[in-house]
Amino acid sequence: LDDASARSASVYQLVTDRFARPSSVSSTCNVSDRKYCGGTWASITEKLDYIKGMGFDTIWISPIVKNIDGTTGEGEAYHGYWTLDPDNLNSNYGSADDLKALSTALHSKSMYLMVDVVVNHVAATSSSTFQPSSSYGPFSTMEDYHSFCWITDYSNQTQVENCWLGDDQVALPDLNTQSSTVSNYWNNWIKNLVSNYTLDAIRIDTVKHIEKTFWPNFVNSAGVFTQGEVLNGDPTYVGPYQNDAKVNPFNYPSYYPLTRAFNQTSGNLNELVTMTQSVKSGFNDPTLLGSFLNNHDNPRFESTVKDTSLIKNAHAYPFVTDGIPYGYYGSEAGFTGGNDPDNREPLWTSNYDTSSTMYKYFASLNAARKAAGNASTSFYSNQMNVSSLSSSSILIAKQPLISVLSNSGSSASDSSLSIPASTSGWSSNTKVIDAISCETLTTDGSGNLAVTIKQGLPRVFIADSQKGSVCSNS
Ligand code: ABC
Ligand code: CA
Repeated sequence: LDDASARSASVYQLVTDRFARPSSVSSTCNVSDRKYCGGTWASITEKLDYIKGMGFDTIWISPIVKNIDGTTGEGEAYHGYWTLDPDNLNSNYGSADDLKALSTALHSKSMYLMVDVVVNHVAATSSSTFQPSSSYGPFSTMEDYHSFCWITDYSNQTQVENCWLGDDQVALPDLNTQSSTVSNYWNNWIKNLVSNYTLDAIRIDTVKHIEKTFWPNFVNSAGVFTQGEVLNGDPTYVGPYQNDAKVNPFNYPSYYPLTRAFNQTSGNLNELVTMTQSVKSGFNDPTLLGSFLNNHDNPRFESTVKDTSLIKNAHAYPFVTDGIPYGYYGSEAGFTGGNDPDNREPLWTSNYDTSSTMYKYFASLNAARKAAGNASTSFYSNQMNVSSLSSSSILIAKQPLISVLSNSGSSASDSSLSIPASTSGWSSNTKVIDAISCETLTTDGSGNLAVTIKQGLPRVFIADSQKGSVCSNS
C-alpha cells in the first residue's frame, strides 16, 4: 500500500496467538497465564472471510520473528514482542510457507497484510546477565547495543531513546541504532521482509524510543505504508514523527479524549473537539494517522463502559473521522478484558459468530466509510470538521459522510437536533440514509436536516443516492 491507497484501508488488528488455532488444539487458554495458546498463521488464513464479512480489508498481525523461548516472570513470548533473532521466524505461529500462504490468500481476496515489527530492542530474561551472542542473530556483539540503563524518566528524551525498556523479569536490551552496522542491517532486513512475504504495510513498534533521524531511511527501505506507535497523548510530541521522521503515527493524542468523551453520560465532548483542532495544526496530514479505540496495550473500552450506546458511539469515531480506522479483534464479540494481559482473550471461545450485534455494527461502519469513499474521491484525503451540536452530541462533517455522535446513553429520552446545510453540504429535499438504523430522512427546503437521537445511538448519514451497499441487508 502507498499513502493514497492506505487511506482507504480499514484494518483489523489481531493477536496471532489468540485469534485462531488449529481444531486439533484444545487446551484451555487462560489469559492470566501469559502463555502461548496455539494461534497460527494457517488458522488465520482459514478465517479471512470472517474478517472480510465485517468490511475490514487489512489485517495487522503480531510480530513474526523468533522470540525468546521458555518462560519468564512475565510468562512466555506469546505476543511476539520479545525478539531473539530477527533472521528467523517464530515457529509457534507456523512456517515461512504458512506466512506466504496467508499473504497470498489475503491478496486473492483483495485484502492486505500489515506486519508488526520491533526494531528498538531484543529481549533477555535479565539485565545483569545479558550477553550478546550468536543466538541474537545479527546483534551478537556489545557494540550493537546501548549500555544498560532503565528508562525511568519519560520526559527525558535521551533516556527514552538510549536506555532500556522492560524490567528485572524481562529486560529489553536497547539496540544501538546510531551504529551504521545496526541501521544498515535493519534497512536491508525490512526491504527483504516486505519482498519475501509480499507485505502491504508495516506497523512499527516503539517508534519514540529511536532517534527521529533513523526513521526516514527505514521507511524508505520498507517501501510500503508504515503506521507507527508513538505512545504519547500530546499532539505536539507526536506530530514531528509524521512531519520529520516520516512514520505515520497512531492517533494516541485523540485516543485519550475519545475514551473520556464516551465513557460516561457526562463525558467531556469538548476536549475531543478541541483535540481534533490540535491534531490538524500538529500533523502535516491527519488523514494518515491510525485511529483506534481498542488495542493490545490498553484496557478494552468495554472493560469499564457497559452502556451499549456509549460503546457504539465510541467505536464509530475511528470510522467516521480522519485517518485509517483500526478495529481490535474481539470488539465484535463483546470482549471486556482490561489491562494487558486480560485484553488478549482467545477469540475461538466466541465461535466466530457473524450474527452478533457488534459484528454487524462494524460491517455497517465499514460500509458507510466505503460508500463515502466510492462517492467522492476526496473523502479520504479531505480533513473533517468537528463541532459541538448539543451538550451531549458532536457533529462530524467529512463529506459526504455526516455523523452525529452522542454520549447521552441508551436510557436517554429522544432529543431533536438540526444538522445545518452549511455544514453538511446537502441541498434542499435531499434523501439521506442513516447507515446505523437504516432510517431514511429528507432535508427541508433549505437543506437542513431534522434529526432525532433515539436511545443515545450514533447517526451516520450519507445521501441516499450515494449509499452503495449501506443497509443493503436490511
Ligand atoms: C509485560 C507484561 C505486562 C506487564 C508489563 C510491565 O510487562 O506482559 O503484563 O504489565 C510487549 C508485550 C507486553 C509486555 C512488554 C514488556 O512487551 O506486548 O505484554 O508487558 O515486556 C509497545 C507494544 C507492546 C510491547 C512493546 C515492547 C512495546 O505495543 O505491546 O509490549 O515491544 C511504553 C512504550 C510503548 C510500549 C508500551 C507497552 O510501553 O513507550 O512503545 N508498547 C507512558 C509512557 C509510554 C509507555 C506507557 C505504558 O506509559 O509515556 O512510553 O509505553 O507504560 C498518556 C501519556 C503517555 C503515557 C500514558 C500511559 O498516558 O501521554 O505518555 O504513556 O496520557
Ligand atoms: Ca532505543
